[in-house]
Amino acid sequence: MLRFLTAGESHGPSLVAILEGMPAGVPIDLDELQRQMRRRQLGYGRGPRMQFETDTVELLSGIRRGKTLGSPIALTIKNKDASIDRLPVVTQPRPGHADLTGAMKYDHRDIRNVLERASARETAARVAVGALCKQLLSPLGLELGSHVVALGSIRAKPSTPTVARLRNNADPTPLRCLDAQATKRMIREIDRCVKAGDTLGGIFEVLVEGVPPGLGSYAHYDRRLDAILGRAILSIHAVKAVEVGDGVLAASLPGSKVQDEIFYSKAKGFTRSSNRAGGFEGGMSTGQPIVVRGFLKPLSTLRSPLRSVEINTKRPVVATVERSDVTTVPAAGVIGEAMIAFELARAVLEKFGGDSLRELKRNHQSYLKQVHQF
Ligand code: EPS
Repeated sequence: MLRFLTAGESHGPSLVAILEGMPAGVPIDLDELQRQMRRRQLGYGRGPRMQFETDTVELLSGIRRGKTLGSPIALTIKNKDASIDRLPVVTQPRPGHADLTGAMKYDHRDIRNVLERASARETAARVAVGALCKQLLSPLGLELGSHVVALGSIRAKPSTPTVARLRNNADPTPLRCLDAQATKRMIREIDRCVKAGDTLGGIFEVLVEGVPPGLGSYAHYDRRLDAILGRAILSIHAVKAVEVGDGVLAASLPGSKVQDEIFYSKAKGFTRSSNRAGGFEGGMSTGQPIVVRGFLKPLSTLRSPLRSVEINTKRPVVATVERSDVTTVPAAGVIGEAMIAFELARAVLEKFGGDSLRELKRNHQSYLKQVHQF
């Protein structure tokens, strides 16, 4: 079973992660891993921290001569800002952050003890783990991409892109968005929020191609893969809602306009003319692209802070102002890809098994042949 743990505080010496259960013989491209780390740092509206952190991944175990060994992979990302022991005490909780509830729960009188771990900095470690998982999925033909489909109230034109189009046309843009006109308006909105000391949420979409039919299962609630992906997306900081396919729209349409009708041809086997289900029926992948969206609320660190209460004096104050971003929706898409890559790698290993990539590929191929002949 594939699993991972992360550790590390936002301004501690280092983030660390251990990924356990990776099969042997998977080629690991370090430049590609580092490129994924960089993608998470980009995006118009990020704060000053991303300008000096390099998020360089150091691999400590589990890989030799460019291939996985089948043993646990340990990695570390050193923080350039490792000032945790010099930072001042925080006693004015930010509405919307983990600050108040975290302090009450762990009985901390210094909210810094909470925010250091609650910070989205932790997602750098997740992206490193996800980048390794992508390199397991890629030899099996699964490829992932993401893009921003809304920022605040500004929506990009609806589109059904391919992963290649996302990589070529969304990734290089300032907000990882396919709609150039909407991007201009989004940038203006971010500039307005910079001036106002405010923040912005939005929606990212993750797309996965090359998914075999039948990952996950209808047989039990905790084996439904759409639900597992939903949890993975909701675990990303500031995400408050998840959508699979046209899930939100589907709730207001009649059944005849929602289901993806089934066709058959000898050459192609079973096909669909639409993918409103976002690649899932009955908690299983259908073989169509997976489409999952994450909805972020605006970040809770405001430069024009909201009302709060000092935790010792109980007097009304305004919340602490920490250095932060105006928006992280483009980065959240990259984190979404990482989380989905991990869960899909796990689902693939559960379905096909294999201690080496060679064994996994053989099992995968033989299953694909079976479903093609169905
Ligand atoms: C982040 C690092 C943090 C924040 C952000 C994400 O760095 P710092 O707090 O030192 O500026 O920029 O975290 C948050 C928005 C948050 O609320 O915790 C990162 O590496 O992504």
